[in-house]
Amino acid sequence: MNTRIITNPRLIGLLTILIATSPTPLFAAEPQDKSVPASKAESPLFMVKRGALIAEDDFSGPAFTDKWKEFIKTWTLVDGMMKGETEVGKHHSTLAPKKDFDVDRAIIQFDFKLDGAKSIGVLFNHETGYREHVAAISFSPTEAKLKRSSGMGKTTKSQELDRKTVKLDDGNWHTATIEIYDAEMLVSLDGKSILYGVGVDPAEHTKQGPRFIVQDPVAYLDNVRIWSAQPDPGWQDRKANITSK
Ligand SMILES: [Ca+2]
Repeated sequence: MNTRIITNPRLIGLLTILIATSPTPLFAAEPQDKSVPASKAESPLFMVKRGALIAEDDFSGPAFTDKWKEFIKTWTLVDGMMKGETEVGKHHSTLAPKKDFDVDRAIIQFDFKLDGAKSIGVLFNHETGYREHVAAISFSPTEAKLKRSSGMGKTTKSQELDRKTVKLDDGNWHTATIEIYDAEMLVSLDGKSILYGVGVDPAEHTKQGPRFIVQDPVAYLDNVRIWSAQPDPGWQDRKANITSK
């Protein structure tokens, strides 16, 4: 390797002045361009602490990766992002891990962009003889919702646990983070806590997933990561603030 070390004291002095007086810091983080998926920064957490990374996909693979399966074949890889598409008015499309993860104590972070879609969301199922939904999070252009669910397909029922007004049809990428610890679920959007609820206790039904769904017609997904979650001793103190409406 051809390495040159600057030894001239006058040159070092000049460089020092240049760095010190430069109007923009030379090594500053680049401002986030919201027209592209967010960086791989780890979102702040509110309820739990981050454990080991269990799985991740930035969709940079050359083809539809072998990590995922589609239940309705409307997902395509486009420029390193996953594009989900449905016909307007038809059943949502679903993208699921080849084998669902146990996520009763987990953190799921992903970037998404609504591109005309009525909603993008995440479903969690449980397995008791046959699969049923157990929880759902959805993002529409104007609302984020957290629901406790049961049933499947035509028998799906849900009970709303929390909702917040949001603004998501802005053509920008957003980052969602779902923290799950037993029955408690907390959802943050772009680093702010927005939804909290107590759903089904794992002693009754476990949560498995995540399964991404898109409805009417197009949304994009990128940078999916799943970590195990560990208890945060500070949560009980923060809880009243975060969960108060
Ligand atoms: Ca990507």
